[in-house]
Amino acid sequence: MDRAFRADVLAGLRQAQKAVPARWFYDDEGSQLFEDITQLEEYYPTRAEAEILEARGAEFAGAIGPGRAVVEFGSGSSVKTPLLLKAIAPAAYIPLDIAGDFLREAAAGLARQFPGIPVHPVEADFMRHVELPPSVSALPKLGFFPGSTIGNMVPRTAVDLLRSMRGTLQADHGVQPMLLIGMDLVKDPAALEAAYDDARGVTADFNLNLAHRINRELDGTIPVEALRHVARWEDELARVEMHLEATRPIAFEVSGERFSMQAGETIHTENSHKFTRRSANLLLAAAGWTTRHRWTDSEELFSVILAEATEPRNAP
Ligand code: AVJ
Repeated sequence: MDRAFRADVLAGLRQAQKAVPARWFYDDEGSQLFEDITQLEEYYPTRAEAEILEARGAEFAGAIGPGRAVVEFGSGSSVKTPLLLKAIAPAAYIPLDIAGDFLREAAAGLARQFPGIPVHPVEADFMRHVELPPSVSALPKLGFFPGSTIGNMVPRTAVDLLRSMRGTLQADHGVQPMLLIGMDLVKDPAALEAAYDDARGVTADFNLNLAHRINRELDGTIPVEALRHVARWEDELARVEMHLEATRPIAFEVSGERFSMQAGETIHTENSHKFTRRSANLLLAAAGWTTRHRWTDSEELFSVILAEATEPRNAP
């Protein structure tokens, strides 16, 4: 049993608005369900981002240049990485992930596919400070953070992370680090809600799996059949929120602690922030990154931004 999981769940369920951090979706079951989500007709982000990475390789190469060490934050199965490595002639590839087995397997696959590029996997939680291997400390870096994972964080957490990435990526001397980051775009609320509430119910299963996981791993007695998947666009905060809503009054235990929910009460399980050109620039700027290039797919659904770390300047 994961102590951090238990601490987060218990603290979250004690709150007036019950909430569990979205990172806990991804046990084996949840990771598989997310893979299934990426194949759904309604879920455009994966497709749109892959289109950009496939079409813009030559432009990435021109803007980034050769010889950087690519540091991927939360590399997972690294499916998008070959598109980038093929395009830019990097000096090394450093995938970071919390799931060690997954990470080493994916790293070994990439090392076979790119025999000329040294691969140094690092098992780490990228939400904390990460120490990169000394062998790459002198190389200029390119951070790679695809998938609009940044959208899972509220702005203050996103800024903390983007700033700590800048620290992680700083080379011993000289060249400023760059960051290639996927950021999903604000669009028609109906399209957004469909992407997070698909007709086949895969996203509902993904959301409900969190309740099953709590029951499995934390001695939970949540009556999962009394919970309903809800995805709604919150315009003021520019985000899709996912909740688990009680369809009747319920009471349950988690790790021996008792909780209850009224009918209509929810557990908030995920935020997925969406960005505009300007809100993306502002978020990056707040963390010391200046946008250098921006690409979108043919339907303007998703953006990939190349930013460069910049020294703070006083306003003239
Ligand atoms: C993996 C965080 C980018 O927010 O779109 C997909 C996760 N949640 N469907 C997203 C997710 C529901 C996804 N990210």
